[in-house]
Amino acid sequence: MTAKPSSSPATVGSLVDHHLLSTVGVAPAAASHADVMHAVAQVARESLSRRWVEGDAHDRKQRARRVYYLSMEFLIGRTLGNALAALDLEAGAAAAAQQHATRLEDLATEEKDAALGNGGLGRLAACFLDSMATVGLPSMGYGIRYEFGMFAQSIQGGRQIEHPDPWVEDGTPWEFPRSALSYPVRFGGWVEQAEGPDAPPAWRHAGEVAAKAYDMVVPGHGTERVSTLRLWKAMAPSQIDLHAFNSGDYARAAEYKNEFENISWVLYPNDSTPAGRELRLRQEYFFTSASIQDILARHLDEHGTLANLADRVAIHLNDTHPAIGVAELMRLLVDEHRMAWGAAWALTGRVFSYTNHTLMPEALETWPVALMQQVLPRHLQIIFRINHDFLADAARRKPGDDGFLRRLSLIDESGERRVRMAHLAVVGSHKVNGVSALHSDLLVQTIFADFALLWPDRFTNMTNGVTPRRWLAQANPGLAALLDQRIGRGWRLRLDELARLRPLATDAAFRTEFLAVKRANKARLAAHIRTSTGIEVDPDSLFDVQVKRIHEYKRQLLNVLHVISRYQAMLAAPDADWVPRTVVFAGKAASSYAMAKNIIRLIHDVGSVVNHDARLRGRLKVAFIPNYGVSVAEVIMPGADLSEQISTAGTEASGTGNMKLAMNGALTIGTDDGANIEIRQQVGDDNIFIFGLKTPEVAALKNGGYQPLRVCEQNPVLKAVLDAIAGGVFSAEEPARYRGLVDSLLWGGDHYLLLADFDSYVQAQARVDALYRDRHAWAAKAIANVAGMGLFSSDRTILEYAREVWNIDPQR
Ligand code: 26W
Repeated sequence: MTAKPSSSPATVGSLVDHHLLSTVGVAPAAASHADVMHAVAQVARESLSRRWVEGDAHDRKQRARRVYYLSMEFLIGRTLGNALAALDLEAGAAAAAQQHATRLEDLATEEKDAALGNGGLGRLAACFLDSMATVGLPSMGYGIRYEFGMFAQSIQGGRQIEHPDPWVEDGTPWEFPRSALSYPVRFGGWVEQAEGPDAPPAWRHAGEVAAKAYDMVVPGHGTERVSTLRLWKAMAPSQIDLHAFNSGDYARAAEYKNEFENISWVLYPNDSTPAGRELRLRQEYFFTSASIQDILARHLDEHGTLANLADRVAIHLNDTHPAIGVAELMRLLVDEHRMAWGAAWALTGRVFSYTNHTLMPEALETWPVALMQQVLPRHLQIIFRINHDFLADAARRKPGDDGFLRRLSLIDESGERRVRMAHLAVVGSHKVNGVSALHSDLLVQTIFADFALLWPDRFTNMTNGVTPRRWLAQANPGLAALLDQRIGRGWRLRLDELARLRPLATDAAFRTEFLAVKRANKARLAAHIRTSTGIEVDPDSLFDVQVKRIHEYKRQLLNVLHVISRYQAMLAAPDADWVPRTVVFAGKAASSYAMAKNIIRLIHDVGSVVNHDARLRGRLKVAFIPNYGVSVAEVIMPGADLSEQISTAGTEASGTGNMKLAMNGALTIGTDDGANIEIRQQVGDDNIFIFGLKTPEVAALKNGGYQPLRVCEQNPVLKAVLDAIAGGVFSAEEPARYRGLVDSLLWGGDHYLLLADFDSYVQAQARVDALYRDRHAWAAKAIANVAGMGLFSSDRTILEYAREVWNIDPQR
């Protein structure tokens, strides 16, 4: 690749100095690392800005069909490294860093993560933006510019402490405020009935907030194309309560301002349990309304009519969080643009598509009818009418079947009346997808079974993927260099080329190089563990890694049970030839999720005992890495040997950490769940450790009357583990600390079947040990894993969406 003039090291160096002086405002010789980082970012920003303006002009001229990806969350992480790679500015920036007596890697860590998401769903959205730009899909992401992102986690006395994350406090080089671009978003009030037969009802709203646009630029790789993430910030309309302001009542003026601006203040830190709060509903409507107004304005600007809206616009709903958009588009078309109801409804169904990310019943969003009446009265009316028409239709399909209609209804009437957002999304979309083959099958067998009867063709699968640019090229430069050497550089854009590694699994020289890369990555991870926890771990031990949100269904507790059983076995035979292991955990617990927080504490308590027990001679360590997020993950993934994907079968929709870890050469120990199944199909049964009950067996066991107490009594190893926890072996200063936790397994039903899967899990772990004794045999399987990951590029996922859901051609 020949460097363009603007990317030659000398040019980048002088551009950096220029920005130090003119943008950052420091003398180049006196610049701190943070200053240099900002200046390098400004150099990248300039190039991106130029690409952006050109691409935007091109799409406008073409009047391209576009997809708009609506998501409450975008878990972006850092941008600098990714932008420099996309712009081919890495060498120049590295040279500039050197001139300022630092390294590019150290500059990069000065950037704060943009943590505008909770976990899997938010990170998936960020990978999709990268892929949409890279494959050249005319597209935009829309979300919220939270002032505070995902809380930062620290650990004190083994317990999670949450700290606010004011990520944008000192500004970010990556955003472009669009001061001219703002839309009104209205709330509350009442609806006045239509005056005449052709007039729409009038929504007399009670309050209004301005949605102001901030754009983040998303670079594509190997292309000049960039994409846009448009985030909305809530601002009190400037004319608001001037009276209070002018009369000197600043407290009242401030209160009024806060009441509206709080909408975009903070990300709700709950994944998978709805907050059920009015502010959350306001957030959802706020960004959805602003985004759809923006989409319609652009469409009208380019086409002058809304009649062809569905030919040019695809709107994707990332879970149900923006599902109110179905009613909002109807309101805008019918009330504001005076379109007939039937024509508007036909357009709406063609415009929207919807992804479901979870089957967990408690995670399905519903809003009390009474709350929606209060916050969005006109939308509630629209939802009632959609429901009326829909149920009339459905009744023709199964006359007299009230149960069928009750199950389909957009309104849950079983207790307090609630609006079922997933039903609104399904009824308002032409395509609905799950995120792995198993999950998509389960959707049509369970929560959407009645809908699938009505519209079998509406349901489809789009197995998740991750961007290989961040999760392999950027996170694992050692492995990337080795791949480049052996199979060329093309895998960054065509991940299936990894398959060419397959024959190298038997090549002893290659295995040795592969193991050396892994060893270096483990040393880097060990250093991170030391600085973040103080725990010393041995990079030659097996690094056993479970990193993800803390949730009962993900079963971090099952992992702990295994650790304790291993500890007890080692104490019983201290001189046996144990394979040294480091068990690494990381993940945040939702602030209000007591059981998840308790599990974090137990991990620490077990670590305190195990890590200091001299009898083990360092052959078992437990480390909990604090503040898991995108940047921490970039250090962990490359250093893992074993990837723990141990959810109860049928509960994890897909998983994406499973893909990142396998791509970086970890072997998976996992259940037959989510995308683990497709990973197994790609890497082969011999290269993965599958254990535990399968989805139908889980269902059968639950229906057949599962008795966890019996399982425990029949397994002395398990019994000893539970007795130790309940008896205070790991909480000597408070022996009863985990009584409740153990009781929830033995007496509380063990909802996620930890005890049922324990024995099979421990046996699988023994097979892991056996294989790890032979490093070359292990390496062969790890290489087979990397070679099998071609399918799991988010480029593949996005191209499938483009073809089967959005009907848009990529324009590379
Ligand atoms: C309303 C509360 C709430 C918030 C977030 C409910 C549910 C969610 C998400 C759907 C949770 C989530 O992130 N799901 C994860 O999505 C990933 C991307 O598809 C999957 O890989 C994970 O399996 C799934 O748990």
